[in-house]
Amino acid sequence: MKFKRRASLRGEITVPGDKSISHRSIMLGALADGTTEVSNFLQGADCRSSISCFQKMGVTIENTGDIVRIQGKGLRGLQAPCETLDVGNSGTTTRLMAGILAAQPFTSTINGDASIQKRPMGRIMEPLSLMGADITSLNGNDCAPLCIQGTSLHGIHYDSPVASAQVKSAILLAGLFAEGETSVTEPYLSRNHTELMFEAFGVSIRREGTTATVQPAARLDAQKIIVPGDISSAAYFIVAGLITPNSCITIRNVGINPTRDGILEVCRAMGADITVEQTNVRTGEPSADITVRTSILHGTTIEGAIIPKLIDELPILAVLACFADGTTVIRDAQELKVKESNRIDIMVRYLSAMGADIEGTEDGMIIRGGRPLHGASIDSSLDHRIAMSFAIAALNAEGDTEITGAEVVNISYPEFYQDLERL
Ligand code: SPQ
Repeated sequence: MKFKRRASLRGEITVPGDKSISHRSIMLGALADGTTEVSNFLQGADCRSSISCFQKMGVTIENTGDIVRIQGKGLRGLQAPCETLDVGNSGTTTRLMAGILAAQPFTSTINGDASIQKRPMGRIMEPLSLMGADITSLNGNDCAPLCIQGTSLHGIHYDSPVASAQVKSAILLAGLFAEGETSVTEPYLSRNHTELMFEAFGVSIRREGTTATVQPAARLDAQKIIVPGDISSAAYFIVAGLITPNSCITIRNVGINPTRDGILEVCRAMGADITVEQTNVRTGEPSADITVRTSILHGTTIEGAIIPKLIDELPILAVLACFADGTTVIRDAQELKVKESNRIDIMVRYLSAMGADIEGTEDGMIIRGGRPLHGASIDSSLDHRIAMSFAIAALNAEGDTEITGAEVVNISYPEFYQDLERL
């Protein structure tokens, strides 16, 4: 796909539903008693992988495009799948579903694409094994394909070495089926959508600081869920509005859960003209209309407890930093290396190709802003966040930019290019 500089971006958009919340709605809906109805479900490939995995375990899921209806099978009603559960590109499906499968009375195999087969699964295999789970990495490299022999589990307390919602959620989901209480403490609080949705479905969950504790569940009650817009998708338009001249963009109905809203804090610290008007709270998840205008920005340091609150926004924040005066330092973000691509290496490689002054470090990036960008050839590296970040950079670069593998935005935001074009 080819991109050219734009003089201005103006208008209003609504981004698709939150990916993390959409995945969780399928999983809890499948385990609940009754029919769960989900509106504004993200129709991206990752969330459709979650749907098809649970369909393979006997769950009836109707997806009309507007609404997803899940006929829950109850906590003990999943059936043994006849084939491998294909998670596609989705780390969330792999890790969260592994927590559920570990406790089922059957054996299952999870596999996904080339990117999934490189992502670390030891981080869930270890705590789940401490709970009694039997999980084997079939290639012996702690990555998928994973063979999971379901068995009875017992509760543990786990001190997680990483602030990861996927690790936390895998353990908490396994905890629903375990004997005794299960708790997880993380170094910093990661996104808490699982905990909030547990509360909505009637699961007994306690949250104190960075510890979440779940009691084994007797049943989950089906819910009506309205998914807010995904702040990780809104992030591209937030940055586009700030760096493109003569721009003003309003993004309606964006989820602003405090464990996800780090990008707003960073933009404000950099001097952004950004207004956030909260509109409502549903299933414990607040949402807001966000308006951004072209701004004069300065560099900042992004580190510590805020990192999990904006981990998926760091590629587009690296683009933002190229348009800020002074230096932006990103630290404590080594997790970027184990996403759909190594997001430190890829951002450094291609922003350098566009003329940016950027250097990679062990746990982040250093960006000296203010150098004009020029067009370049970019490979999305089959990472949706890379494709969308460079599309925004390209609109603010001199000359043509070509992105190969641009269609990978289907993972989390199928209409991304159409929405961008409308602005
Ligand atoms: O699902 P996947 O592939 O892991 O997706 C990503 C993304 O950029 O969309 C990460 F690559 O988001 C993760 C996020 O980074 C989604 C997620 C969740 O829904 O629980 C949590 C984060 O991952 P982690 O490893 O920090 O828990």
